[in-house]
Amino acid sequence: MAACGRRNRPKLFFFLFGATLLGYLIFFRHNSGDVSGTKRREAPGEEEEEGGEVENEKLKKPVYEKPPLDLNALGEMGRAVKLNLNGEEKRKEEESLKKNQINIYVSDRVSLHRRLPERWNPLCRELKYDYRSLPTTSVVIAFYNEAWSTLLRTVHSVLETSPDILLNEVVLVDDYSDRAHLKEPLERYLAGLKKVRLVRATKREGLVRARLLGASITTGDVLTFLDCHCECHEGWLEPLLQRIKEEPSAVVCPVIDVIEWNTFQYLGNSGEPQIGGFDWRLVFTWHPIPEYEQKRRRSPTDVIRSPTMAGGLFAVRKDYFHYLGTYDTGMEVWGGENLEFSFRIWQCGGSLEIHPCSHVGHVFPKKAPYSRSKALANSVRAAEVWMDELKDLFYHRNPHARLEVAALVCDSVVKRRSSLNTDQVALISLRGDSLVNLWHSKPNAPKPPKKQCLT
Ligand SMILES: [Mn+2]
Repeated sequence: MAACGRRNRPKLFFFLFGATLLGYLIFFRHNSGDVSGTKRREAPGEEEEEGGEVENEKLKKPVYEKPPLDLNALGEMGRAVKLNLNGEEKRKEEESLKKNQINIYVSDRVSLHRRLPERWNPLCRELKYDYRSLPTTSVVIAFYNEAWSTLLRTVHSVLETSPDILLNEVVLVDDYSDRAHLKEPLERYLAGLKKVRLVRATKREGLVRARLLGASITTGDVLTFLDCHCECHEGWLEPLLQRIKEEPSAVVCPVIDVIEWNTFQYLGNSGEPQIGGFDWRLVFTWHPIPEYEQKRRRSPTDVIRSPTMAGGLFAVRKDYFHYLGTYDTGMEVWGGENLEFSFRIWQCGGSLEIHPCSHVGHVFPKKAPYSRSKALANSVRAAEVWMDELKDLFYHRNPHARLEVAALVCDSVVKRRSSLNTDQVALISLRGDSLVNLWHSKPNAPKPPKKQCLT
C-alpha cells in the first residue's frame, strides 16, 4: 500500500498540479477575457462619443466661415457705430436715411460679415443636435428696393451661421425693384456665392405673393422666411428645425432682436422674449409670457406658444405650409398677413411658437419705407375669413374697414377655405380652446366662437 502509495505519489502530484494549472488558466482566461470584453464594449463607446463630438463639430460647419475677427472694424460684435462726419458726409448720411428709412451710410461702413454678441440664454449652448436627422431648409428672402449692404449682410449672415448640411439654398425674390444696384450688379455678385438663387417677379407682387414665388422653387423640407435686413445669431437655425422635427405642425419663429436703424447696434437680450398678441383693430401687439404658459414649459429653452407672429420671420414644414393653404394670395404689399397666417395656424390645428434659442436681428426702420395703404384691406380679409362673429369687434374699433368690405373679393378666400378636402377637415382638430387661452392673454377677453374652423 505504502509502496503503491509512494509509487503513485508523483502521478498524484502531477495530476493535482495539472488540475490546478488548468483551473488557474481557465479562471485567468475567463476573467481576462471578460475584462478585455468589457474594455472592447466600453472603448468603442468612448470613441463614438468623442468621435461624435468631433463629427458634430464637422456637421455644424456653415456654408462659409466668417473672415478673421477685426475688433477695430466699425460695428463689429454688434457695437453702435458713431461717426464724426463733415458737412458733405452728413448730407449723404441724411440722404440715405430719407431714401431707406435706415441709416445706409452707416450700414455701408459695417462689414457684411460682422459677428454679433452672444444674446441667447447660456443654456441654449448646451443643446445638442443630431444633425443628420434634422430636416433640411431653404431660406426665402423677398425684397423690394432694398439697399445693397443690408440685403447682402442678410445673405452672408445666413450662409455664415447655417450648417451646410441643413441649408439647401437661399432664395432671394426680387419683388420688381427698380434700383440699378439690384439688377446686373446683384446678379454678378450672387453668381460668386454658393447656394444662393435669385428669382424676379415680373410685376409688383407684394410680400405674400413674392414669398410664394420664392417658395415654389425651393428644395428643402422646411421653408424659413426671413426679412431682407436681418442678421442671424449663432445657432439660430438648429432650434427651429429641431422643433419642427419633433412637431411637424409647429410653425416656429425666432426671437427677433433689434438692430438699431441709426447706429446698427445689435440690441438683443437673453431674457425671456415677449409673445405676440393683437388688439381689436387687428394691430399686432407684444405681451409678456402669461403665467399658464410659463407653467407649461419645463425649461427656459422650451418653445413658447404665441397667439400671433410679429412679421415675416418663421420656419414651417413645406408640406404643412401647403396643408394650411399657404398665405392668402389676395393680400397686397404687406401688413395684416402676419395676423391672418397666425389665425390660420391656430384654427387649423397647428401651433405657433417662439423658440427662445433662435435669435435673429432685424433692422426696424425709422418708419415704414413704402406705402402700406393696402394693410387695412388685408386686415379685412383676415377678419372676414377667420374671426366669425368676432369680426364685429374689429369693425366697431375700425369703422373705416367697413368701406373696404365692398371692394373685398372675399369669394376666392372663402372658396379656398372650403377647398381643403374632407379628409383634411377630419384631421383638423379645433384648437379654439388654445386660441381662447392665448387670445390677447386677458382673462376677460371675448371668446371666439366654438365652431368647426373649416366649414
Ligand atoms: Mn423688415
